[in-house]
Amino acid sequence: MDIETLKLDLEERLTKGRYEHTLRVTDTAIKLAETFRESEENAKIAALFHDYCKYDSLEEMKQTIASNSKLPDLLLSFHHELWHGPVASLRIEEKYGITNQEIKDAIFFHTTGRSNMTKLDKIIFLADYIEPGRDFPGLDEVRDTAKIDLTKACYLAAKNTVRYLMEKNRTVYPDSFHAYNDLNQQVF
Ligand code: DGI
Ligand code: FE
Ligand code: FE
Ligand code: FE
Repeated sequence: MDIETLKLDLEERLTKGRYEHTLRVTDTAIKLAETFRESEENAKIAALFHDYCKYDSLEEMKQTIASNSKLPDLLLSFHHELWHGPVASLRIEEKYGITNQEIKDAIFFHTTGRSNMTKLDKIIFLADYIEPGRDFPGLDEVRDTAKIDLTKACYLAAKNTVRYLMEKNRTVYPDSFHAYNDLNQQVF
């Protein structure tokens, strides 16, 4: 795959701010891959594509989810913010021929996490959360932890996200709870 062509495609599909976020997530993911001995190439590809469908039309995404057996219809009962990762995991196969299951899964689950996250899942989930442009309460602790313990840093990010959603009286998708519970059991 030609990275320069992909970057032009991303620049067209995303806003300037989202494109810059994508590049920061990519740098962060590559560094995490180096620290925790994961494929830097896979981390780079998954990070570049993770928000590929962020601005696709809701109607189009709804259609894609409803008509594809690989995408759970349960997504449609939850907030549309949860749709762009699963939809992107399909689109990049159609458009760029990416069949690597680890890359597709890391993109699919980047917003919620899941039970039994792979190392690449954790790297993309965490890079999206800690990239230098982010500013959440508790982020310093997650960033410090990310230098030494990938699983614990993901646990803190998952915990913060679930707590934040509950605080705002938002619904919490089951995979977000599965991620929290499973990471909790890995840490403690
Ligand atoms: O695409 P990004 O903005 O880079 O980040 P993201 O894909 O991690 O998150 C998008 C949004 O999804 C964010 O505002 C928080 C929200 N979100 C994460 N988990 C859940 C969720 N929303 C609901 N309703 N339920 C969840 O479990
Ligand atoms: Fe996202
Ligand atoms: Fe995220
Ligand atoms: Fe993102």
